Amino acid sequence: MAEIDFSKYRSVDEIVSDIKDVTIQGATNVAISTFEGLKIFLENYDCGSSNYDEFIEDLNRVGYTLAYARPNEPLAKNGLKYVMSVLVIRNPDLRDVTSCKEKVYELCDEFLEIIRESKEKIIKNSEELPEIQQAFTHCHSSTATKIIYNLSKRVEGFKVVCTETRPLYQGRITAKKLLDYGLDTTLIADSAASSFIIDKCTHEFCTQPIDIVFLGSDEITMNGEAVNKIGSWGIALAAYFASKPVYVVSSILKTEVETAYRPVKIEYREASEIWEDAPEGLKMVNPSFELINSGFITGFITEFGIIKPNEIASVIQKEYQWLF
Ligand code: RUB
Repeated sequence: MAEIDFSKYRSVDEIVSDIKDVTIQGATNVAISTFEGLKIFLENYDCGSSNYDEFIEDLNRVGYTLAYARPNEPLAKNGLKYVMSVLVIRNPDLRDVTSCKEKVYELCDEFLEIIRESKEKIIKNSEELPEIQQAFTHCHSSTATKIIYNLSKRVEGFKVVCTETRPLYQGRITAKKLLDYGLDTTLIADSAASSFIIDKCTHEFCTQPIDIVFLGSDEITMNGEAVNKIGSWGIALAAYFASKPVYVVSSILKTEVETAYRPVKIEYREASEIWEDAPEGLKMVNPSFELINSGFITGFITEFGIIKPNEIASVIQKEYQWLF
């Protein structure tokens, strides 16, 4: 999606509502919106009418409402943890609500900068990849789309295939963005994905095989699995079957550290997204994401370079100790 214009938002509730209905789309944008939302809360907060404990309680409640608006968004949750823990570590004796509010505002901006910098590093680190002629992607990852654009500049005749991504068609955002970048872009139905990846269709329509699959990620597990848009597992399986590389494009800050001791909980969305005026009595189930086996993932393109799934736990423990 295009950069979000936060000046249009007057309240935290408006942002939460846009995160929930996927008007604000993609993990990075959800996290950015969480901290822009917290800034709106702080701007409107009346320091005169509360003490320190009440302020912290209100801040936690609003932060939780934003960061947990969708269940699979650890980048937002981890950022909230950063703001709350760094506030206390840097200002152990601070009790004045006005000063505290200013510090939290600065920390929100600090975490927004961490997100921006890590995305820039991920894009830079993708330059390690070899030259490719045709890429494949699913749904809309702002990071994967930018990487595909950068890689396209290295070769003549570069092509990209992307999926529609039912039921909300986020793949159309990707298709439009890639076209805006001037890329030779082909949109396919989700059900055609594996055929394209194993080259049953590419020879007729694209004249060249798919070399590489890029997937975004909403959540990474401590075991080196990735949670991404429904359909991602089958796409990764097809690539594994055809011995094609699958790269998950993601900040390590999307790791859910709780997955060290509990399974991933997948978001299920309203069935009406599948069929709004479905016949009465029809059962519909609408999982938003799915877990991609670490064995299907060639590597994670991260802010710390391209790393193997089995390196996730050690990298996060080393680089983001404040999460533990
Ligand atoms: C979006 C999605 C994206 C990731 C990564 O799902 O699956 O691949 O969020 O995006 P939804 P980014 O449309 O349901 O939010 O790289 O921009 O963080």
